[in-house]
Amino acid sequence: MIQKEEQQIIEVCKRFDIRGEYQSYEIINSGHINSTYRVYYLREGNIKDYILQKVNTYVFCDPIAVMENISSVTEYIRAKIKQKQATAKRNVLHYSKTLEGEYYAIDENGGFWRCCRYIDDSVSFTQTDNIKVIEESGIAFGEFQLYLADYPVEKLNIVIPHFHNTINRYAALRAAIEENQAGRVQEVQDVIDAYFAVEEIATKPYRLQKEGVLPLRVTHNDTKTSNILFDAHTFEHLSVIDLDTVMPGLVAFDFGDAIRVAASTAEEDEKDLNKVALDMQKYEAFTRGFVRTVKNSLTDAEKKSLSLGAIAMTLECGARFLTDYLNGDKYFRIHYPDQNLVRAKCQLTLGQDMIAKLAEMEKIVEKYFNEE
Ligand code: GN1
Ligand code: MG
Repeated sequence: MIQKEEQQIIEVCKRFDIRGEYQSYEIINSGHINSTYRVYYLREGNIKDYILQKVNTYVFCDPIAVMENISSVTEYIRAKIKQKQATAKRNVLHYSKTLEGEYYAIDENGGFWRCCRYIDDSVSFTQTDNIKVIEESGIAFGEFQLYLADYPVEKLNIVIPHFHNTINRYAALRAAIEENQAGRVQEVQDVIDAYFAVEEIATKPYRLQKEGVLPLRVTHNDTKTSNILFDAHTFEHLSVIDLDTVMPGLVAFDFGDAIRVAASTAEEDEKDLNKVALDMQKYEAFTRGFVRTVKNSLTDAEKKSLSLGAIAMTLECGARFLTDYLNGDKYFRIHYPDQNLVRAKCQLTLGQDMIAKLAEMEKIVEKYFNEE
């Protein structure tokens, strides 16, 4: 018997211009915000698969603005890639239009859906120990930066204002403590204190931007490893995905958020904190790929800020998990009751380890900027 969820998926797919016969679907659980499904169709004897997503409109209150950014940015990147190679088929996403010609469909309950072709023969990783893949990740996000370097920034909708405003994120943590909505403040006082002990360094890149030292560029703003697709056989990078948060930002934040995930010894929600640290070999691999790619496009201040960006992004993300835990888990999807606290403690441990290793991290960045 077809269950309610499947029925809904079939109905939504009918709204998009997908040819062929529906076969099946599976849930993809790696994101914390949107609901993602992989849907299989049979067309002329071949299986064609699609990524169908229900956008979280609590987080993205203007999803049409999100889709405007995504369609415009993907077309921009497609044109850039076509200038240097014959086809961009597997290097950029293809969003499907509805029969009415929109990039989204709204269901009978107001749910907001979008659909894109699954890139053939591609894989993604939430975490990997494969150094080649980590270096490729650095190249992928570096290229993304270069593709959008001359994108007209005034065309971008600010879909989540103050997204990487670390000062605001700390203010939200203070408000959550004050409100204590879920009654959890007392039990995590030590974690809260530890977050405030590193506030100064966590907010430093944002302050440097405010002071005009670091420029705003068009950035991805959610550069975790799982947001890159690789060729399933060669592990070469194909495309950067999840363009929901493309907005003006700091290059140090795209570098830093990627390091938070790609160069960690553990998953984002590792419970055993003894297993959580910055892996310097992974850090060097990502840095090598990224810096070699963006080398000629950064200011001196930006170059110096990259390692600090990793500290800021790790602690900011952790502070957001802690804030959500105190607010009663309204923002990030959780799979067990105290997962947001586990995530917050893990990111804190990683951030503290980065602080201890900052000088070493900076040296590695410098090495790749200075190589011939
Ligand atoms: C969220 O759901 P996902 O993986 O796209 C969040 C990011 C966080 C990330 C932490 C819009 O991203 O900012 O860094 O979780 N996205 C939003 O894993 O808040
Ligand atoms: Mg995202």
